[in-house]
Amino acid sequence: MRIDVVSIFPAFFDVLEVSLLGRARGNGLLDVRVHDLRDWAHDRHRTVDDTPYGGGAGMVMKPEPWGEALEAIAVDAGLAAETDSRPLFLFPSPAGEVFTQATARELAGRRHLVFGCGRYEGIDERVFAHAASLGEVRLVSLGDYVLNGGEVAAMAMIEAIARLIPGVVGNPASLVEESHEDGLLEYPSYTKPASWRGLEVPPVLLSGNHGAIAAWRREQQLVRTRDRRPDLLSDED
Ligand code: 6GU
Repeated sequence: MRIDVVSIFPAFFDVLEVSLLGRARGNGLLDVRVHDLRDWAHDRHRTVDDTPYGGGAGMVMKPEPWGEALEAIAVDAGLAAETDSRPLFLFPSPAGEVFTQATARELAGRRHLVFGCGRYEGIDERVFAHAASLGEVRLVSLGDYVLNGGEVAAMAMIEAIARLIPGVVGNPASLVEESHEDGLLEYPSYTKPASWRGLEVPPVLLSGNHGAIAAWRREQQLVRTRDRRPDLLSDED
């Protein structure tokens, strides 16, 4: 998978070099390219923002640098690929659709993602219409709270997507039994010692009865989900 990122703070993405994703990039499973939006700003101060039409607080990102950046990436990808080369443009935004595990799974099957990370009060709305002439466009939010810009959100989304690409996570079984994959929260985990500071591992886990263990874990998933995330449960649960 190819992922391009456009940001005025490309250094946010330096941590992609380490751990899991660094290894995936070394393996050739992931081709991540981070771009500085200011490379497409041509005035002496490399200006990327301006005051909002209609007034209001804060600054808005100007359309021209974004237009050039997204075109350059789309053209480069088109030249590099033989078929089906139109990218999916993802703009992290608290005004977007909520990004879920289902979103991550869907995006993990794409060939080319382009993250456009906005700052300030947002990006001039016409940039999204222009991007739609170059590929598909989606605005995506991590949840109902506000970050200072799209960079941290894009990092979270990239990690959620990349770990679902076959070969990126060493043991594929570890992807199956985790929170949200079956619509429920994960069951609690324990390791040795069986007794620690007066706290005991639930005896069923030491019983060797695999049926009883599976039933206990399922019940724990339901109890936890009911307790912490009742919004995830349907009436049958
Ligand atoms: Cl994707 N961006 C920003 N700026 N704030 C957010 C967010 C995204 N998701 C939740 N809050």
